[in-house]
Parts: sequence; structure tokens; C-alpha cells
Amino acid sequence: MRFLTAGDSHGEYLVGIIEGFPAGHRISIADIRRDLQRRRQSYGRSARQKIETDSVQIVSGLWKGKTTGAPLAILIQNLGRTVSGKPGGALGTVPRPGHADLPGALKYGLREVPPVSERASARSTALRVAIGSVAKSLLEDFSIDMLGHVTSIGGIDAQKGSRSIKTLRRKVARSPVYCGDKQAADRMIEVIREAKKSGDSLGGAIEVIATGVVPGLGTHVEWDRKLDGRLAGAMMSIQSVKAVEIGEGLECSRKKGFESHDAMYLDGGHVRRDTNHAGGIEGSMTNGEDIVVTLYAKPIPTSLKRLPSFNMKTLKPTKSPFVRSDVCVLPPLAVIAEAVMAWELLVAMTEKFGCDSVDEMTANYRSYVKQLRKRGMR
Ligand code: EPS
Repeated sequence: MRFLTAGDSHGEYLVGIIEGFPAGHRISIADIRRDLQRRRQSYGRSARQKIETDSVQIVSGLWKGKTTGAPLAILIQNLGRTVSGKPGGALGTVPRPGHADLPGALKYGLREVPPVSERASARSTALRVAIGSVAKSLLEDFSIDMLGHVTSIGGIDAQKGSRSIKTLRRKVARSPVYCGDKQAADRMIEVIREAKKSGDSLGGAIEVIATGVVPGLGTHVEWDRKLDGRLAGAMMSIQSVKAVEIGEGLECSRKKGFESHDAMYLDGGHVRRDTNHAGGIEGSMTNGEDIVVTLYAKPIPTSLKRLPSFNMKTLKPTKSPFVRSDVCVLPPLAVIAEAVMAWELLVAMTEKFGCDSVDEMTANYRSYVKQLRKRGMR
């Protein structure tokens, strides 16, 4: 199973094609819309989000509302087609430090910034959310649930609270910055407001949790099939993400081995653990515990505080251009990372249980779960 995307930030459409999705799954456009709306509506976004509605269509690969095994083609129309009245924005020939502008122009022999920035733009994450939403809906049939939430913005950290997805989801839904800690969220809103006033942008961290995942997805046997490597690579590919942590990777790097690993014991014939430092992944495979991944994002590089740069045409020094921009993308990042997690887990599920049809997948899944139960799992 794989997907490809096309589309520019201010072009007509974002286009996605999913190939190899199992046949027989009913797709709900309403669910995809809900996720797109979560991505669009949060505190700290640019005025662009008032322009977009992210209306989504699936234009092929369905028969009577269900997948057929044929490629699924997804379209999202862009309504914001210009910035400052110019297609592709007012960027011209001055690259923004921290953006794809300079390396992209050099690599492709381009003389202007927009042909690079239009494609590098995080606008394309709308499509990744739509694709992830389709993946998430199939994972639900296998009792897998997931949630992304904000844990830090601009140096304000949320207190570690309940990791129960149900509890967190309720709290996050009430928070304009998708953070489960109300006190921290109020401070985050304040720092975003201050950053906006001073023309700056903010980074932070989000955590994604997936629950209900069977042990044995991914593998230890070859480097490019390792699930932690794939998850980290996919998460790193999201715009602005600069570090990815699985479980308590950072904290464990400072601890001793005895404190870092998750002891197992038997309770009435069932394997149990009281801790999850590993974040649900051991030996590059799922181990049956919740999967926990943290993403760290830099502040986005477009801001009113213009950084020193140069004009590619005249080779004269100047300041980086300002175009309409987000102040903080951490809340939408929580939704995007959730979608990315869904995609990677679904790929791993289809590798283990087959991807021609949902019926085949379900039969293989059930037989595996039966074996797991005999061995004290779940
Ligand atoms: C982005 C710049 C902004 C963001 C955009 C990503 O767009 P504009 O230049 O039109 O104001 O709003 O993100 C989205 C449109 C979106 O839907 O996420 C960039 O340069 O990456």
C-alpha cells in the first residue's frame, strides 16, 4: 500500500492517490471532513484558514461507497489562490532562511522562490490528513484508536496527565490549542498572542498515542522494515518537525538500564507491564502496549521579524520577505501526526494480515489474535 500526492499551496487542487487499499471498506466523507476541520481550526493559524473550507471529494476507487481495491483518488480544492494578490505569494527572488526556498531553487535550477515554496508549503498536509483519516477509519475496525495532542508551545509545557485516549480526547476537544492541560493551554494561548504581536512564530511538541495495536507489527529482521524507523521517518517528513522521540527515548538516554525497560510479569496467566518507557515498540516491533511518539517542531520560518537574506537575482543583501503566515502550527501538527501514525500502522497491518480485501485481513487478524491469547497476550 502506498500513496502519492500532488498540488501546490495556491494551485487549483491538492491531489492524492492511495494505491493498494483493501477492498470492501466503507469510506465516510463526513469523518474525513471532521479531521480536516480539526486541522484547520485552532488557535494561532493564519488568515488563510478563514479562506479555505477544505472540501474533499473521492473521485475514483469506490463502488456503492465501498473501496474496490482500485486506486482511491482524493481531491481537495484550494480556495486561497493568491497571497497579496499574486499567485504563489509575494516571495519573488528572496529566499527565507529555514525554508526550502534556497536549496530547492539551487537543486532544480529555478530563479524564483514560488515554484519551490508552493510545493514545500505545509498546505499539502491537508491531503495527508485526508489520507490518514481513511487509514484511521479502517484501523477502527481492528479496535485501534489514536490521538495527537499538544504537550508544549513556546517553552510552556503541559503537565503529564492521563494517557487514556478517551479522557484526553474530551479535554483536547475543549482546548483551542489541543492541549489536555487547561492551565498550560491558557499560557500557550498567551504566548501565541504575544508572538503574534511581536511578529514572531513559535515551535513546540506534540505527542501521538495509539492504543489497541497487536504485538508483532514491523520486524527486527531488516533495517528498512523496522517500524520505529518508518514511523520516525514519516513523522520527520512533516513540515517543521526537527526531532522525533519514541516512548521516553530522551529521558531513558540519561537513565540506567534497570529504570529504562518495562518489566513483564504474569497475572492470572496474562502478560502484564506497569510501565511503558519503550512507547509500545521493542526490537522495532509493536509489543502490544500503547504506541507513544513525540514530535518536536521548530517555529515556522515565515514571520514579520524578517531575517537577513539575499536577492538571488541581484546577489545583493536584503531581509527575508514576509507573507501572510501562521504564528504557531503545533495544534494542526497534532492532527497531522495522528494521520501519519494511522497511515504507518495501517501499512504495517496490511503487511502482516494482507491488503487485498478487508475480509481477508479480518480472517488473518482473528487467527493471529487467537494465537496471541493462547500465549498470554491481550
Ligand atoms: C504556508 C503558508 C500559509 C499557510 C499554509 C502553509 O499559506 P498562505 O501563504 O496562503 O498564507 O496558511 O498552510 C495552509 C494553507 C494550510 O492549509 O495548512 C507555508 O508556507 O508552508
